[in-house]
Amino acid sequence: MIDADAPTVALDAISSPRDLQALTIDELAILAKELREFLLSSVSATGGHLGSNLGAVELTIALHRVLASPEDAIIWDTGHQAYVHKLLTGRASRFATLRQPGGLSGYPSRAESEHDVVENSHASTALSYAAGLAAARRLRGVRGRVVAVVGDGSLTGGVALEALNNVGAAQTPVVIVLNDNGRSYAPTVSALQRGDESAARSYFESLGIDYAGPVDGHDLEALEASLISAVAQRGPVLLHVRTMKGRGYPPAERDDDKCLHDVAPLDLRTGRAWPASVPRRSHTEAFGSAILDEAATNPSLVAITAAMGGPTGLHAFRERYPDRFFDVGIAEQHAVNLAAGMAMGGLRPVVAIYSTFLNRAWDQLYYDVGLHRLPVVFCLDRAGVTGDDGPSHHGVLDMMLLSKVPGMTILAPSSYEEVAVMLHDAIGTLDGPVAIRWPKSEARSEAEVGSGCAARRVRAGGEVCLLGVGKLVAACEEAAELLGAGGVDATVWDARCVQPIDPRMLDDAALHRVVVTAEDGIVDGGFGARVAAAMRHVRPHPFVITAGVPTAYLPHGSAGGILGALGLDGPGLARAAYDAARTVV
Ligand SMILES: Cc1ncc(C[n+]2csc(CCOP(=O)(O)OP(=O)(O)O)c2C)c(N)n1
Repeated sequence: MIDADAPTVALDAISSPRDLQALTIDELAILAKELREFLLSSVSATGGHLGSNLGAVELTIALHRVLASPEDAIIWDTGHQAYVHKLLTGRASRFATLRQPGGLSGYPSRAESEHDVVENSHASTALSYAAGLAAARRLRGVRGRVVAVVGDGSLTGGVALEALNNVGAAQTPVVIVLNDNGRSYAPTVSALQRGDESAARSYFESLGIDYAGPVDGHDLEALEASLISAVAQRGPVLLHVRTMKGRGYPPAERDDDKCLHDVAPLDLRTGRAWPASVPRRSHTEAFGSAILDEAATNPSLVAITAAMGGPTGLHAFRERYPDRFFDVGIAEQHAVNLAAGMAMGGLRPVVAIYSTFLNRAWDQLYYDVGLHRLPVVFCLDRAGVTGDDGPSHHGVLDMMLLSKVPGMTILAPSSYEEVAVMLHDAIGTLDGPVAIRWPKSEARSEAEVGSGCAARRVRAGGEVCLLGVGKLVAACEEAAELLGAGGVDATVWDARCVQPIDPRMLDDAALHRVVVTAEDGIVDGGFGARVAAAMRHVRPHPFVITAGVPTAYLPHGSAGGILGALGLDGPGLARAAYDAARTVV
């Protein structure tokens, strides 16, 4: 029985991985139990990655007993499963600050610990880092083994497969620990999963990588013995470890959807998130229902996801149209290129993807879709400043990058209702590739919607013109209220279409003394920069303030807090506009 409130005597005695060495197997079993209790009590309060960490408890203990970190490098693929590693490397006392502003990162972090090697939380990269680090150590005569811990889900990514090929061909001395729980979020999309041990063995061995296992990832003694012999090998070796996602917490073990892979703060008795005091609707839900409506009348519509069907709102679509639903695994490049092929074949693909993960498929987007002017619709979830997950999860590049694709249309809904309108227009009336991008935050409800690529004027004023993108339209409206109270009359536009920018909106903006653009994306080369360029041709040209995200790696924290600190909220925009209105003659 797990008791999340139980004291953590064994864990309290661990301040570094070295402290694990003295423990007996029985003491290690107690430690494993305490680690699960600690994870449950802590993550249920902060939110975070639960199921993946519950499944990696024994594996992490064994890794830290067999290896001498940091001299031996342990590289966690993605890094969402490294909580136990954090707890065993001296960070238990700060764990309550996980993902909080200024607190511990939800992923490994080089600033936090010498035991953390890699902090990029995009999947499938650990094998390449490991190959590079091992090659460097070999050439420079530096001691220490290099171990990559990769999940079966992350092993479906193209980068990981490229690294496997390279490591086997070059005989790079890395140890690959395959943490195989059969799941990504959903069950892992791979024929390797369906095969038996001999299929896996012949697959890896044909690439030139020794195969060891499979070993029970919850049997500490067996795990340690297998790791010791894998680490003793000279060439590349893959140790196949079978684990259970969510292990030890029945609601996670039972969760068919994602084994409580990641959770909001939750009620431990039920395993469900605490209900919000006011029900909130998300853009993801709006998309999930809008795509069903579109699919009902358009039999050529298909949906593609890169292992994120649930999180992007495609559950109901998958249930209703299993033949038109394509989960390709954690393979964003392939997803986009697949969409290009499907569009060439006469289908109408909708690629549902997080904004940050689209970065990986930039080449496919630019050439394979863009160059061929193919009608692929990209639905980008978690766009903008996402918050808790930190630098590699903020979706701040999409508008800037996508606006460089000739013929690309970029839409940004400012309400729940706009999502359906934009999806309908993207599929039905717009030409070439279209991206619709929305944030993680609550979707507000608005009776008035726009259409096509037209911007929508929300309110008319005199001195200042605020042009908002997506969720920042609400901030512009709040700024206009504040400005009004300060005696400055402001117009507000919902830009709706980030690219091409509606000339009617630009003409109207040109009539104001001060123009303020607001976007939750990189401002350099973004929407505001293009508005400012257009205003330079106007005589007399208005004073333009481009509010947006700087070219910087933004830390983790609450999305609202980060946006506020960047001046991307109502008061921040009002302040900037007010100062300009009162100083510009
Ligand atoms: C490039 C990229 N695409 C998608 C994701 C989102 N994501 C985070 S963890 C995960 C599943 C990883 O599965 P696996 O590697 O098997 O780890 P598990 O949690 O099952 O242990 C996904 C799809 C990501 N981090 N990076």
